[in-house]
Amino acid sequence: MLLSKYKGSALAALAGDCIGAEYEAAWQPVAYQTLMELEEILKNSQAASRRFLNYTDDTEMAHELAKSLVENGKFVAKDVASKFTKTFFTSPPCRYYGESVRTVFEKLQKASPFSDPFGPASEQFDGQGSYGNGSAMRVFPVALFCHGNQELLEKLAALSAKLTHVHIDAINGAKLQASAVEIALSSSDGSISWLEFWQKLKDLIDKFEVDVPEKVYTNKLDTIKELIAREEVASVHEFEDEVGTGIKATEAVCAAIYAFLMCLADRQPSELSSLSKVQQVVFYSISLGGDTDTIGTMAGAIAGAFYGDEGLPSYWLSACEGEDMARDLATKLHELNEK
Ligand code: F2R
Ligand code: MG
Ligand code: MG
Ligand code: MG
Repeated sequence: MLLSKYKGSALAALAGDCIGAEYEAAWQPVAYQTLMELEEILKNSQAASRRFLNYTDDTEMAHELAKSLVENGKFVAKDVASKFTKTFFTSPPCRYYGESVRTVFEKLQKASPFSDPFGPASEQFDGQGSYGNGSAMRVFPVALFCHGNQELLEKLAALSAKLTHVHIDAINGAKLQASAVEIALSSSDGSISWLEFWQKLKDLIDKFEVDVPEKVYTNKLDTIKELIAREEVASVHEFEDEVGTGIKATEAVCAAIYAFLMCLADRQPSELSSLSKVQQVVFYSISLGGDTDTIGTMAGAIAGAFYGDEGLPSYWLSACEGEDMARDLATKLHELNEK
């Protein structure tokens, strides 16, 4: 069962990125009907076997991080920095990296062989660091690598973030997203309520934000709880106003968590009821709009770790570039964790 959860996490993260990328540039909510039309295309089209959905920076970086963890059996900052940089400069334009992170890779390349892997990130935005969601979008392999060791998970989530993102919100976003995947790996459908899952996240974020005066995640998690408990489902526009779905880690991570918890609470829209739970989480997360590939990949990583890979249809996966790599890395991270 644990192997199914590892594969589920990596494969649903891939699907969330590949499907979400179709709508990322629109920066508006995606109608359920639009998503269900894509479902029909994926189900029926010959094109599904041709892998016509490209993955983006989210998956590219997650896979490089996973490869490094597998090859070294531990987190080696210089190696991850090297893999991120080499991949960035050789990848096709369809990966759509964040606008400012290029500067980090240019500086890392110049100072090769990566003598100061954390230096360039700490110079971003006049020393403030990036608060983009790029640290959290790629962090799920850390959770698979560290499964059962929360202390190590928090340490590696922070270290992997700091290679490109040193802003406290980006670091806490990576820790929160990795923790959500870990809670999902450690629990099973029917064994935990949405409120219990939320409480575990809340306890962790209280600790992560103890020295953060703004308490952005703490407040957003409170809002999420209120929205899920409410009788009437919040409109996507209200969600956008209250929590957000944008490029900031504080928005995208909370949106992914909201989508997963809404489905766990059985509050998913009836339009998606013919789909499996994992599919529902991925589609529901993308329907929120905004940074759809990133919210999709993070919600997918959590949902796949919770429900396993059984609910991911082959017609989804065969349409996604990178399926074999995702499967292979999940299997290797599982083997490593068993040791
Ligand atoms: N780049 C994209 N999407 C662009 C749309 C492409 C579309 N598909 C198309 O067809 O054209 N997506 C990817 O970028 C996000 C991850 O970004 P990351 O890695 O966090 O990058 P970066 O450059 O560090 O930050 C992104 C922007 O956030 C603002 N920002 C960050 N920190 C800031 C700070 N301290 N002060 C002010 N602004 C800050 C800047 O505008 C950065 O450029 C994911 O969505 C991934 O999918
Ligand atoms: Mg992307
Ligand atoms: Mg907004
Ligand atoms: Mg994105």
